Amino acid sequence: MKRPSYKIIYQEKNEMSLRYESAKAEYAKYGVDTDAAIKKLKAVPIAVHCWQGDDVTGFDHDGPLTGGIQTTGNYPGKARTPEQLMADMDKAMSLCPGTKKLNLHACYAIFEKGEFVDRDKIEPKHFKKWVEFAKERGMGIDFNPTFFSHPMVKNGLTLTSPDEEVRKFWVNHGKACIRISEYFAKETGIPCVMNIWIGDGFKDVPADRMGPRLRYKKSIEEILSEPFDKKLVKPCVESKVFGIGVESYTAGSAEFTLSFAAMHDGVLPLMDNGHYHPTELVSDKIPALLCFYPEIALHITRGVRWDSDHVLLFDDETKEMAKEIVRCDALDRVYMALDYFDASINRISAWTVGIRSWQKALLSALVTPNAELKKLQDNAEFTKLMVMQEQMKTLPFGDVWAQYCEECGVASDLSWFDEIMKYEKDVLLKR
Ligand code: RNT
Ligand code: ZN
Repeated sequence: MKRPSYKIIYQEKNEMSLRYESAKAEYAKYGVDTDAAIKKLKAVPIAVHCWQGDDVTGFDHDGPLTGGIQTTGNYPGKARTPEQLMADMDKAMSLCPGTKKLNLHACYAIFEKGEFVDRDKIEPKHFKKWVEFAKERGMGIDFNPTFFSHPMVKNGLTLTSPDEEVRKFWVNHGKACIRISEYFAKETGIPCVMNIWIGDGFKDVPADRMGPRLRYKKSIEEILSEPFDKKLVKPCVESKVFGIGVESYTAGSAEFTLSFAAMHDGVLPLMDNGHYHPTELVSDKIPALLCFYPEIALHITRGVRWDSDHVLLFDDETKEMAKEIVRCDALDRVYMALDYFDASINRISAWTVGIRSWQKALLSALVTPNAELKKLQDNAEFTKLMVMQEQMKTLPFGDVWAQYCEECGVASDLSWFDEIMKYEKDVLLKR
């Protein structure tokens, strides 16, 4: 491809800033300050999940993915080593605007050649390379104990197991993860959100629904008895409605995790928007929880017909969730993490589309005249409220997004995708 001349680049830049100036004026008519919105968004951290890059495999086992979650597809170029995964993540993150945080799972421990340490005994040193990676890029790290894809998952159970040996093994894993989370926070200077999610449940009608939940409660309490600084480690519990193979009963249901978090100081509820019945909306649950919890956490995903973890798009519910966070003025009370995995398309593109989509959703929420709209609601001016909300949809948001991308030093046009295609040809297809 011929390089465009500097004159053309200059003209394009000029045209872009003219477009932004005109968009800015348009938004100003509704009392929205787009410059302020852009400035605010730049500092909001979004946790980027390492597991999109290798289909939730990790480096500590070569067995199948279990726990009732599934990746589908066999697109070439999957990352198989820590170096590859880091390089791929780097590529994706370099194409996305905004502040990022690294989100790791315990199964991504990095061992010396020939070394193997089981999950109940992993140590901070097994994550030293990740810490270096994060620190070099000025990122914090979030963490997840991995209660799946392991031979100690017995009859589909971990922390709820009636077998004390199994339960203890996983409690010890959780405790090890608390120590590692605190290490991340101390090293990076940024608190670490540690999310507990288990897939424990039953395929068919159980005979005892309370027993596993009482054991789950006891197990999380035991994990949290590991001493840690609450300012540095933010433990969360993630609920779920069902998983593949555990359709009839899931121990960590919404009521269980919400109640656990409510009754344990410093524990946050984590809502994954793929983990509810199809007509339930996490956008509506966010403000409900914010009435009670000082801080909450989210896994942001896109479920198609079920908790399919499709790549996040800039769609209506995604926008609605972002709007709730912004209009509750809770950008600093909600820990936002992406959680999707698609193995059927270029994985770097999957990452990039999802990260950019959430950034778009937040920016679009920030350029919404929220105070004005709220006033209409409070004055029962519902006709105008509908009209205004519809009007907002066709304002020149694309030009504000382009400006944000440019200011963050990333492409606003599709040249980011050209870069991924080049990376696919030069790197991924050679693996
Ligand atoms: C599974 C949960 C969980 C996982 C990750 C890999 O349904 O959403 O958060 O996706 O921990
Ligand atoms: Zn999740």
